[in-house]
Amino acid sequence: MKKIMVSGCLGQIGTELVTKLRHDYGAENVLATDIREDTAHALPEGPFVILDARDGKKYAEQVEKFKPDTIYHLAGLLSATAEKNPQLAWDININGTCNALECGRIYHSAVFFPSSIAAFGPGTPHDKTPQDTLQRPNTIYGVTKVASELLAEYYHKKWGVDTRGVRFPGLISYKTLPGGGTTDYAVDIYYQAVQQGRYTSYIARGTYMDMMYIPDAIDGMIQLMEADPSRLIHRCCFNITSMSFEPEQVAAAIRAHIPSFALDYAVDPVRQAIADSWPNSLDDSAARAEWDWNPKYDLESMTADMLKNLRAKLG
Ligand code: AKB
Repeated sequence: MKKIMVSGCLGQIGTELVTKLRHDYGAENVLATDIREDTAHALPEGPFVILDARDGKKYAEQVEKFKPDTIYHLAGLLSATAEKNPQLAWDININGTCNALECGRIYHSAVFFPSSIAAFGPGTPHDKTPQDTLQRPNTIYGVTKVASELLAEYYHKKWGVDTRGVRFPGLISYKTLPGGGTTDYAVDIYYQAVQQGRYTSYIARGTYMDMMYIPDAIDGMIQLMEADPSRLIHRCCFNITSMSFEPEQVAAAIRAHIPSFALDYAVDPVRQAIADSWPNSLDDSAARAEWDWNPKYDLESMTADMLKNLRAKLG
């Protein structure tokens, strides 16, 4: 049976990943860790430890004790929060990742690392952004993602650590709210549609970004970590996407269910500048070819599922 450790387990990805892993592999085989425990009750029962991923000694102690064959290292700050506190972003995103990779090297655990569309910058081709292309981001979040991609690649080549990762687009979920990202509008819009029937977007009309419904993201992570290594030409990290849209298109999809839904704009210049530096759409053909990446949800099916579940959740 596999043994798995997750850092940053109470974030948007971690909460749903731990739920699925505990269901698939048995609760006792999945160690969940986070710097805080306030929402730990949202996880299905199983081992939980408070861990600041920057603390290399404690990280190593947990890995030595639990002996995971795979570490999903999710602890990190998102783009908008990172831009407000670049030093903290560097500390958490880089030092946390170094600690996970060191544990991978010393204790022979595979390491999953979540990169982002933020690993690209204004000089990268914006449409159908290739897997291998120019990566010169102009945000601290993007800088930490590129540096971590290179580190993870280095650990694989130099020490044979089984590092793998994806470049996530904006992730959309009705269970856990994202915190401090640029793509968060694409989650907020659904909450506000159900609660208020209207939404004011901080991202401008016509701004395209890649997005994904969280069940596809979770399935993709597990699928990549279980993929046959002999098929992997790339490692850190694969472009993956499910859809690319701009705010008017989400609004139109919502109006198929809530015809009176209204959308207006109060653009936030900081998050708009970040969005403008990112791709409009990714080319994910390498992930499709090397480990059969094949997401299930598009904008219409995701919208129907989000609204159904949010109506049930919010009443
Ligand atoms: C963010 O907006 O910061 C994240 C991301 C795309 O990495 N959702």
